[in-house]
Amino acid sequence: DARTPLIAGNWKMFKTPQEAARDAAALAELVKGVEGVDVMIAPTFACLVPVAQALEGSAVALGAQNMHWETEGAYTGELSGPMLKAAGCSHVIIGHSERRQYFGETDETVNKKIKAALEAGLKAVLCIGETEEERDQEKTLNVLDKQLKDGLKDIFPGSGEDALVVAYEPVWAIGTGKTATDDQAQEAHAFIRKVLAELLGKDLAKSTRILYGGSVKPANIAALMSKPDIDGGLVGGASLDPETFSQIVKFQ
Ligand code: G2H
Repeated sequence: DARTPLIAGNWKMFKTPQEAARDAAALAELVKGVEGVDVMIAPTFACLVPVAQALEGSAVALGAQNMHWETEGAYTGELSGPMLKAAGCSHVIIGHSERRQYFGETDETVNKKIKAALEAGLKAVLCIGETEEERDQEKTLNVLDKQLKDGLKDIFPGSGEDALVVAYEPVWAIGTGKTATDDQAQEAHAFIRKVLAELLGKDLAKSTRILYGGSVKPANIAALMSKPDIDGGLVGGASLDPETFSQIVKFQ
């Protein structure tokens, strides 16, 4: 298929600006010359500018972990899409389950943020996924369907076919060491692509990358990537060490 894999590192609330710049530079060196895979890292807001500088001349892309939907204003503690763009970001993660769980993110705010991200010329990485309880009650596909339909309501990513990325992150697999089996992940990804076709049309559904997230590591990436609808990974814990993350990038 024509989708270039994307391996994205979500550094969450780790690393000082100095550590982040050092590790970004090390990563850029480790993945230099690796072809056929896109790489992105998302450090904290405070690290964006130094990491952008450390990545200069490298193919590693820079992302943020969140943003506000307004372009500017009296919103203490927030950052806007245009500000992220000016800081050197090409990507932004939206609706990560930790934001939904701890910071009141809803499908409605996710929807506003994705619109604003695309408007600002950022590629939006929309995170969706079911909790353990929802999976046990066999509600997984209903949950994904709702998160996609509400999160992508009235969104038509016209700004290039790779402007939208979806990350499937089963909440029970995040940072727990539990990974969805390759088949569980593939089933969810195939379903997501089907819903994307309903929402965005067949062509866009076909070209949209769907990443798997939740305890991705060097030992499980190749098997996940062998599945037809898994187009990359959103990696948390295993993205923090440049050497380990570079092994994931070089999965093939
Ligand atoms: C899921 C993932 C990265 P981890 O949150 O977004 O984290 O790989 O640590 O499970």
